Amino acid sequence: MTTTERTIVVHQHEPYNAEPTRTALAENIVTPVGVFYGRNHGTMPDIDPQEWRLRVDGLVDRPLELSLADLKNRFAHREVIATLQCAGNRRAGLMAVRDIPGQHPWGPGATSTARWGGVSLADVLAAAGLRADATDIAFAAPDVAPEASPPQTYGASITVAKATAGETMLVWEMNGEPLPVAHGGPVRVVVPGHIGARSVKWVERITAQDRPSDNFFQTSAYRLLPADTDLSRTRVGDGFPLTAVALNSDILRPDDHAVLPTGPTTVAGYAFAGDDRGIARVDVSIDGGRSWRQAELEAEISPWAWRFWHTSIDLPAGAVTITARAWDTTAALQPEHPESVWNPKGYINNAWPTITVIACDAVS
Ligand SMILES: Nc1nc2c(c(=O)[nH]1)N[C@H]1C(S)=C(S)[C@@H](COP(=O)(O)O)O[C@H]1N2
Ligand SMILES: [Mo]
Repeated sequence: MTTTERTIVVHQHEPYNAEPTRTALAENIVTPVGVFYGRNHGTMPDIDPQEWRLRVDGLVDRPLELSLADLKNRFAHREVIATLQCAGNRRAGLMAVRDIPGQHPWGPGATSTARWGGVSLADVLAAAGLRADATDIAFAAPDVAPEASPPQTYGASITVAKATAGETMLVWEMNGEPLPVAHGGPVRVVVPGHIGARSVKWVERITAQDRPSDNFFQTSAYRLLPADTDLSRTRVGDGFPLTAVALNSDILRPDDHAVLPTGPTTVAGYAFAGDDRGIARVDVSIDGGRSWRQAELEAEISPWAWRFWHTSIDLPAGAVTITARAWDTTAALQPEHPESVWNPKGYINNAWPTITVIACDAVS
């Protein structure tokens, strides 16, 4: 490997959308900040941390306006190691089945893991006196998303159950450093186990309400639509909203299309399942799924983070397709084919990952 090798693939500069390569992602179970994928729907706002205020309102007994100092002084500091996974991760695999116009062709890297530091949203909602008639907690940010119709600022919501479960955080630290603007600084929401879209960056308002957010990214985008949907005829509320991350895995090492010597080689990757599910087993095949070997699961670093796995395979000469599949703790297995999960917005490709490598006998 040379230092000139690309570690980041930029899909778009403005708004900024970029993902690490398989090789870069495989290097650390907690992704370095400079490698962590970036997903933006609009121009990143430039917020002075001193000026930043968070409004907590809606169905609460004591509406709050909090500065960053208030968050730091009034609530217990907490950390969570959590994987973020964009709903569009691995979309390129769906586009290979059938084109998905107007969406980024995300490869394997629209997912990353960080150690997030801040406060538990549950503590803030308790201080605000969250009322029993609230069912959803909505987040609002100032960045304007031109792709939304009508164009509007970014927003999302989660259920009160998820918002008060403890793991959902308001964070200003990422891997022990101040949260960079690119990842939502000064303060963002992190909703461990939910699709990345719910982890609202640059959050400035949290509203307790009796229905989900009416923001475009809750009512129209990030919803799973049937494959035969005519996108020109969809209406607000069609399909169902994506919440927990579906069971998924990918092969991160070797790289797709790598040229390798025949003989033993290490195959490694991650597996992840959102919310309360864990990873139970990962299998690897080099014969298209006729036979499988169990990979070794590496230690669980957090209930909210991916599991790394690895195994050794014996590469025969020629083109070799390597397939992986993960099982979660509910005994769910990833679907085999991307054809069966194809959907018109290209979300949640969790089909068995495959890569192809070329193995050659060493020349002396
Ligand atoms: N305000 C705001 N929050 C946002 C977004 C956005 O465009 N604006 N993108 C969301 C999506 S789709 C994902 S996958 C994650 C990506 O977070 P990252 O850029 O830190 O990786 O942020 C989410 N939060
Ligand atoms: Mo996303």
